[in-house]
Amino acid sequence: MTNNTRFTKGIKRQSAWDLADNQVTPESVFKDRRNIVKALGLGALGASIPGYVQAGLFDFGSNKSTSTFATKPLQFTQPKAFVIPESLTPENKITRHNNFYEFGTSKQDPFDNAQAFNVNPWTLQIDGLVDKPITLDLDDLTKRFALEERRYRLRCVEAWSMVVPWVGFSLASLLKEAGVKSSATHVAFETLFDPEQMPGQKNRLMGGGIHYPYVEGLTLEEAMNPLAFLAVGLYGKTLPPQNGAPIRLVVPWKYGFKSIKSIVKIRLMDKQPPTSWNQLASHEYGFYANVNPEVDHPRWSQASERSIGEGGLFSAKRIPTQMFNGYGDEVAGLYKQLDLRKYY
Ligand SMILES: Nc1nc2c(c(=O)[nH]1)N[C@H]1C(S)=C(S)[C@@H](COP(=O)(O)O)O[C@H]1N2
Ligand SMILES: [Mo]
Repeated sequence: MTNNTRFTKGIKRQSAWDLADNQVTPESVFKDRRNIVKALGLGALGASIPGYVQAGLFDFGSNKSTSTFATKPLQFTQPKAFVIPESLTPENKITRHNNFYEFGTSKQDPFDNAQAFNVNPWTLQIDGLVDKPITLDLDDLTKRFALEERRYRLRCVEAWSMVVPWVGFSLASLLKEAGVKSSATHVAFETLFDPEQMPGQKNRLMGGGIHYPYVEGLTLEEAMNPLAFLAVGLYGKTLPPQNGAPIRLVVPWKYGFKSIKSIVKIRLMDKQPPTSWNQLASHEYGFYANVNPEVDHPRWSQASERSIGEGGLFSAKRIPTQMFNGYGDEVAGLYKQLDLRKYY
């Protein structure tokens, strides 16, 4: 039996967090990030095979559209604290080199397959251990909180990186509005589950074997850190679907997979919530996932990274990876008691 059974039979859960541990299907074949590459017998080179080589290997074609999703200009401030020395990655790289397995596993699949994604209406629910559960609609996402631009480095666990000018608001400001109960210790996040719109949720190969909906989590302390951000835009406009429209998390000191896209639920909990990549391959992807050049991935080094958009098509510039992705001053204190080798 595969995960697909759930989808084809149309059994709907209330939330991924309601799934009992013993219902989680053990993964055997589809345990690697780039399983398509593996399935083709190309070996474990997935992380280093450039997107253009993989382009067109599989054309599921589902949601392909000739017009692009309409984004809208946003109003925001530009606090000096979040301007960084690195130059920004060009917009057409940020929006065409994506990981969003709901739309396919190759880097250009999300751009190719997500342009018809409908985000209106949208509902984001904040519930669980809060004083006042909140429901936000699409308009609330850009109007209820003062928006600011933050230039953050984004470091994928696959050892590539970008510098993105996000627009949004701090996660803490939303959590404060909901009022976090003293019993809460963790925050869980969930992506939209809509197989009609997200072909990777219907087709197991296209979706990379992930157990959908995609879920993520943070400790409450991490979530309240001023760097933890909810992005509703980039380059001054609302997010395109491939980057997680209409709202996604950005946790710049952690590997990119923590930065969950197209969020519909945020729940305050009193235990560590399950997370998608950890469920798929716990020996490779931990709950913490802090960027750390000294702790290698079992299949590749994390000491350096390819800077996307720099150095040309065949020789993207390699730069050293920084501890906590360069945000150590802000977050190292959170992990003083933690063995980062054990809690990767
Ligand atoms: N729902 C969902 N969120 C997701 C992913 C995904 O496949 N599904 N991929 C993650 C990974 S691995 C990375 S590196 C970042 C990529 O964000 P970007 O495409 O905006 O650069 O999104 C993260 N959020
Ligand atoms: Mo990633």
